[in-house]
Amino acid sequence: MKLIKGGTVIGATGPYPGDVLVDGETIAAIFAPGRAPDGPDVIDATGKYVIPGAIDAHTHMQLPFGGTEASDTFDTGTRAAAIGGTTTIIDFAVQRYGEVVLDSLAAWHGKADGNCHIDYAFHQILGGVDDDALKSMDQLVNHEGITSFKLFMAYPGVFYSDDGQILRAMQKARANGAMIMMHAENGPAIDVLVKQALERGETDPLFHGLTRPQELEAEATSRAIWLAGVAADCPLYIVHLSASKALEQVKAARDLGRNVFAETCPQYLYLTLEDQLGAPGFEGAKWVCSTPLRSKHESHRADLWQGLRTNDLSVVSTDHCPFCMKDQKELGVGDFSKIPNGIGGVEHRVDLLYQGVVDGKLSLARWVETIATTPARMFGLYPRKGVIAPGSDADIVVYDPNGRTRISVETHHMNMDHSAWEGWEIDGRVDTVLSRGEVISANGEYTGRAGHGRYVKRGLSDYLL
Ligand code: DUC
Ligand code: ZN
Ligand code: ZN
Repeated sequence: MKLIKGGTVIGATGPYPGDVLVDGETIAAIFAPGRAPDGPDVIDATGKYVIPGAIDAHTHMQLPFGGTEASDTFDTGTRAAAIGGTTTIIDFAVQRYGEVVLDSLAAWHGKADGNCHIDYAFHQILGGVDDDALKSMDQLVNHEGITSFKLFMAYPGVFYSDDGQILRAMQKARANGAMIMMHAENGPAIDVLVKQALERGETDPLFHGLTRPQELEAEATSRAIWLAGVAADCPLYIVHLSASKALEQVKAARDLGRNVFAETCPQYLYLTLEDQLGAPGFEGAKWVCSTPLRSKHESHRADLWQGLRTNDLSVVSTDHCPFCMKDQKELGVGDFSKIPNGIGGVEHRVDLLYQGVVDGKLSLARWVETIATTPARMFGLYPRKGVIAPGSDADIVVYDPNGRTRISVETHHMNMDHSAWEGWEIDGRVDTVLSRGEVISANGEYTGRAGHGRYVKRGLSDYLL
């Protein structure tokens, strides 16, 4: 048994002093200070926060993309996640057009099983919605613990689904209780803008952002919401929402009581089209991701922080999809459209969002909700994960609010040759991490191992009406 003693537990209603007793893999009890029995090994949390291990509901380990593959394996990526205070990831199994869904899921288990340092679950990407794929949605929900399906309105010829395919998948989800996750950008319109830009000789990374204007994110978000309405209010979760106008669509739907949810990511809360994507030369390639970073001259970042406060944005995930500059991002030298899309950040989400608390943009309770509790509830992991409560898995982070974190390629653990956050110094520091009762990281020393992480079958979302 272990006792995490002297800390401040952060729950859904706010902070309170409590000593957390861990018995084996689960939390046994929470005691008022000084009331716990003597005997267990003590982890001293004096002056620190005790929070549920964070859940990153959007990662892409080893994703084949743009002629290469995301550079973190399930081993390196989940190790980095653990060090950063994330104790569960939900990655995406990928079915491409023409592939059998169950084969693609087996392939993802082949990549992940036995290699993860923390617990993991899957969503399923459907890159080709056909009769077989629709049938397999029931199989995945009922037997494989996969209750959410990502569709793409972008990337024609790669992952793209047309409106008819989207509607059919939504109808199936409405019937079996699954969530539809949407990459909401108008891909065919973006492809026109990309072609025109390249014809004008506009080849730098900045043009990746300029050819994906927020109107095309807002239009796709709105269309997805309308289509979900036609499918009897199928539950819809907009992934990596980046822009004010897209947020307006989500907000309007939620104000009508619709089953519509959205996530954003740290890169959209902090980074910008001008400062990062527009960096000199080819440097901006580090920040090529889709949806793209938005202009600092508009109100996106302030609106997204506000959306997190009002719950129009429910979750912060990373969309962790790392590519090295060398041999990977470099594929797009002279043609931004060939730069593999993605930013790596699975290690830094807990700290970056804690900075929002320090800056007065989020409450402590909302910090924990957006990085742990709501992702657990949204994706059928609650109350096993996402909360400090008796009976829950002892996935726990002791967080030091007086510590400091310096982010750099020199010190990070992700398999990347650069950092999107190079040189950032922020308040707060992950002190100790427990995964199912095992201390896997403490005081900068990592003691976890590949293979400790187990596949978790998920239930339906708590938020469905
Ligand atoms: N966006 C990215 O930036 N990378 C992978 C896929 C996606 O939708
Ligand atoms: Zn996406
Ligand atoms: Zn993604």
